[in-house]
Amino acid sequence: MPEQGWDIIKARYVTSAVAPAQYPPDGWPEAAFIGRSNVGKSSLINSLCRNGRLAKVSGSPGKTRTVNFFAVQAKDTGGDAGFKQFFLVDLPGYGFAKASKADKSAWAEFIRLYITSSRRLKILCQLIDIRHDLMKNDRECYEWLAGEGVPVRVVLTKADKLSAAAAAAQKARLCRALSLDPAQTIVYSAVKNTGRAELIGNIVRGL
Ligand SMILES: Nc1nc2c(ncn2[C@@H]2O[C@H](COP(=O)(O)OP(=O)(O)OP(=O)(O)O)[C@@H](O)[C@H]2O)c(=O)[nH]1
Ligand SMILES: [Mg+2]
Repeated sequence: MPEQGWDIIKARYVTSAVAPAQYPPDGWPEAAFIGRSNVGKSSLINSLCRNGRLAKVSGSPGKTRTVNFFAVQAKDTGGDAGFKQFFLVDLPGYGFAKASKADKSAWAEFIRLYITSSRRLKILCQLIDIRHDLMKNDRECYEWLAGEGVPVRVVLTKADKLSAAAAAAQKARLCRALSLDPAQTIVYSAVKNTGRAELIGNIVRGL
């Protein structure tokens, strides 16, 4: 547990939605996670919440098919800012190799509907696998999200699969490819919880 700063102290699954009418009615702000299928969105939510069974994780891509809402409570462990209540939102992944063209455009519509109809969406975290160079659909997704008017934070996942030197080199390459500020880009490992305190702080400050 970080000695100072925000920590997530409670988390629970609330609901899965396929249409805006099913989004939860509570007026809490939302942080959503988007990225290629299998990049580690659900694992990252579990890591943030320190609960390996909260969001369903799978070795085969295309696991998450609905917009899933998790209600969390964060506590300011060092200061006196108290508590914050918000939703973490797990989205289906893109770039699922076996998906048909029709499925891919249905996915884009589904996500667009969430992004445009959720008035409480405060921060979008786009996850990119740190092991690979930037893929075309990651770039398209980033450019699309950046134009939607919601702040986008890029999170590089699966850092435990590279040495520290290789991870630093890949971070520099990916930041260059997207013209990102490395200081604003978080390196994460859901296995080791690397980047956890930094990302929680970023999310809470963005709410
Ligand atoms: N080594 C390592 N494996 C990870 C990490 N994050 C996720 N994984 C693994 O990657 C696979 C996919 O993880 P998920 O969290 O289900 O990925 P997702 O992005 O939610 O996938 P979809 O729901 O299909 O879009 C699983 O086998 C995870 O165990 C990580 O930080 N390190
Ligand atoms: Mg998932």
